[in-house]
Amino acid sequence: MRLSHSLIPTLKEVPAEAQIASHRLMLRAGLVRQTAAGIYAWLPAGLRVLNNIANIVREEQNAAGAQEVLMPTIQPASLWQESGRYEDYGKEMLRIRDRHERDLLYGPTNEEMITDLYRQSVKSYKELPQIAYHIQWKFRDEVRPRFGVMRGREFLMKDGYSFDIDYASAVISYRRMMLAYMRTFQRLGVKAIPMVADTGPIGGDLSHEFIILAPTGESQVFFDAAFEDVDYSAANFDIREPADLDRFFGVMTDNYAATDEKHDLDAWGKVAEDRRREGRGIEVGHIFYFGTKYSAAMNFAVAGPDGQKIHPEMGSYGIGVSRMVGALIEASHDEAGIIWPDSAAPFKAAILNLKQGDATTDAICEDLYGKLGQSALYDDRAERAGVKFADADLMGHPWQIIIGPRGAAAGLVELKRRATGEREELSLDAALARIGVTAS
Ligand code: 5CA
Repeated sequence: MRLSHSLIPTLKEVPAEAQIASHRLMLRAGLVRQTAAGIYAWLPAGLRVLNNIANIVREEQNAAGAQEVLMPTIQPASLWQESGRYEDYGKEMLRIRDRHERDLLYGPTNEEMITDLYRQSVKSYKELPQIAYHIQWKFRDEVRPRFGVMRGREFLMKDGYSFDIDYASAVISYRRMMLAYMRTFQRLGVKAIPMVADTGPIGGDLSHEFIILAPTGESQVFFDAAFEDVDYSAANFDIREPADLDRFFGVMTDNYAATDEKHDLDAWGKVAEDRRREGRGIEVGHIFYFGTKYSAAMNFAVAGPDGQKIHPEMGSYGIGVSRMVGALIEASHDEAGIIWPDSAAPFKAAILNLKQGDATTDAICEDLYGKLGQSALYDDRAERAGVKFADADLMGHPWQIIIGPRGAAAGLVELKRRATGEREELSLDAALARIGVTAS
């Protein structure tokens, strides 16, 4: 993308309405713009990040055996009347009436709709277990939308739903999703701790929130410092193997970790005093097991081995995809701006032409841009070098390739790694090789 002709409106000033770093930086780096309270337009760089996160989520869901579907944002009220949640959900639900006076709503979550889809088609225990998920916009009319995309009214969620024939099998699905989540967060370069959590309007009695520690987080959390050293990834758990999932779940839940609604003073008292950690965290994911709550209420039953009717045991599994953009920035930024993990960055590298219009620098930059293609942002604006440096740091590209007239004459470019600030001068091909592009 050429910065001179792109909708990436960076700001020098700090927007007054933004209270936390990620919100300020998302506005300043031109990732999003607010269009109404808690509702955002995703501009090209922001959308790339959102898509990168969604793709990692998708790959790990698929690897766990979940199947992707896409349910609509608008749902009929009748489904929610069946489960009894139409009244319960209250003012958070955006209710809509169409021209035929039919009641609709903008979905805040999809338990009812997925139960209905399974009810229509799945008739035998032999077809279970199954997990289906989608990545779709949700609307919740939050009383206090704040912190930008962290607590929006419209937000992108990955929500998945499992159907099992009995409790033992449902627990395996739950643990499988927990492992898929830990792998997802690890690929995004953040440490998330699963914590025992409240189930709220989703219901059920087994639930974990995935928390990224950050002073600006909205959740108060308590955990055993042993979590800081837990490395589950070394163990190479096979996500298909129930025995592996059992061991993994043990590693994840042996140490105390709970959000304030579920904080248990007795259990906390048993954690060695020097290991007690208390702080704030951002909830980036939440998983629930709620048994037959929806399958029973909505009369979804399959035929069991002896022909008996069985209401499938269900769980639901959410990741805040758009919230994750803010969470990644909270976890990784400095005075100058965002520091993207390579896996989520909108562009792998920025090409900074320090003397736009100079035949030599222009030629090198065009050559580089041709080789890097869509993975690069070419800063071809007629701006001062200082402006280009500041914007590149602000936008947080993992690499900056800096082309100035002096180096260019000698066939050299400067390569800067955003995370460490390290710079080195090297040939064009060496620079490309360093950032993982083989020169043609
Ligand atoms: N049906 C279940 C799981 S699929 C569910 O809706 N769970 S949830 O309410 O906990 O939401 C899942 C995730 O969505 C949360 O962990 C959070 O990361 C994200 N989320 C929830 N509300 C908002 C919001 N207002 N703005 C941004 N992200 C949100």
